[in-house]
Amino acid sequence: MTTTYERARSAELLERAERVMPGGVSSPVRAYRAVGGHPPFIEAGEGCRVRDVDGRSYVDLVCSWGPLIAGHAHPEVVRAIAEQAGRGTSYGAPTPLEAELAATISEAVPSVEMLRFVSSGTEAAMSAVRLARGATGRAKVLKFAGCYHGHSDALLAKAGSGLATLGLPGSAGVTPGAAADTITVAYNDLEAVRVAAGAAPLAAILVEPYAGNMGCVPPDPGFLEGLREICDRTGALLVFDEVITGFRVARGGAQERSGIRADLTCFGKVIGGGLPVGAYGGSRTLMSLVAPLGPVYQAGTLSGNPLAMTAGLATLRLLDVAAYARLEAIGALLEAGLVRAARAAGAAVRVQRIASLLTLFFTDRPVRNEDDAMTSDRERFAAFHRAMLARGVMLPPSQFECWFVSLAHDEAAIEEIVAAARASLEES
Ligand code: KE4
Repeated sequence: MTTTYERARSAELLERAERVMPGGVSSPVRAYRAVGGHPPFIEAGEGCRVRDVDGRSYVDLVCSWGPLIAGHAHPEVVRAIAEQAGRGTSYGAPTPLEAELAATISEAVPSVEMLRFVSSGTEAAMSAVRLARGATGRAKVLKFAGCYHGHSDALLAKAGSGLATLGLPGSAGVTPGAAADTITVAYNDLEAVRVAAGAAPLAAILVEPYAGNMGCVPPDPGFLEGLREICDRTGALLVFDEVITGFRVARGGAQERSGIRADLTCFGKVIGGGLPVGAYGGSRTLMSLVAPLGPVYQAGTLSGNPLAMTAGLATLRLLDVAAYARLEAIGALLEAGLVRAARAAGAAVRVQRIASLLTLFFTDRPVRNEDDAMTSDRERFAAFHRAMLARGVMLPPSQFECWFVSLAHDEAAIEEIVAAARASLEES
């Protein structure tokens, strides 16, 4: 029987927060609407664990939705941020730090000869789409149902992540005009892409190369190669949204792992090490169209700010060959443990993993696209989430998100997660 845990202080803080913020949160998924109960209010994190205001600690598999690949409050990241903060947090002027981080990213991802920093993944994807339209003179952009590229109007059509979590078909406030040039097809459906690309000239095909916003959904063999071929043949730009996969599934992200080169790449999360950051980049030719060099306008007050650059540089410095081997090993250990736990509990679930990204779907079928993901039993996931939380494991509060494993998750933490999963599966 799960012990229900009274989180009195969190409940009190939620009530106060709800008076001044929609849902009491700064991003919808954090309100726990899809899993029931109320969210613990977190006051500290260290390594793979966080502590809430009621003194309860949890093994954390949210990890700030991806940025904390080295774990919470890594000493080298904290020290670097503290030193920079003592020299100022933002100057609104060029700094050596942004050029250093840009060069580091470019070195890891050869297709990115130049990039522009922004302050979120949303800005990165929105700006990449504008650049693709400016570069091609075309309007239409094709994306995939269940993939999420932030909340810019044109990209909220049939998006994944929070929209799938809250069951929102699109979003109020997005006008038909704003969404008119966005074509949405099923992920892994190459024929649908061929038909769409044949029917209208596309500025871009925008894809999460390894999808993370309908849960963890890998591309079918040949899918990314097929998108590359269609883009080469039709003149559309291939845009990889690597906000999740960048520096996570490999040092060179999905492009290193798949061997498929993108024309434009979006980054976020890991490259900021937990501070607000995004970036979009590509060939020198394409990026020379971006102001002040060219006619595609984009700007940002805190773009490239020294604190985020410092946190990003300190984090990327930790991501060497041994780090990726570790992330793969610990991800595989968790996957195997969950499969064993489900078998022992007689639970029909599907575990899908890419490196240190993983989702346990409450469905018994392979999940290749959003429709497959939607066959998952969301009530069972909600019960499972509550049971895991009561056992001190904090999962992303949605069936349609990835669990994020970090370098700070050791074997003991994985054992703790697997034991809690077995007991929770037996119970839910
Ligand atoms: P942000 O604007 O939230 O920094 O990035 C948007 C974004 C773009 N592209 C991909 C592939 C993403 O996953 C995201 C944001 N991810 C979600 C979680 N799946 C952020 C969590 C939230 O919305 O609170």
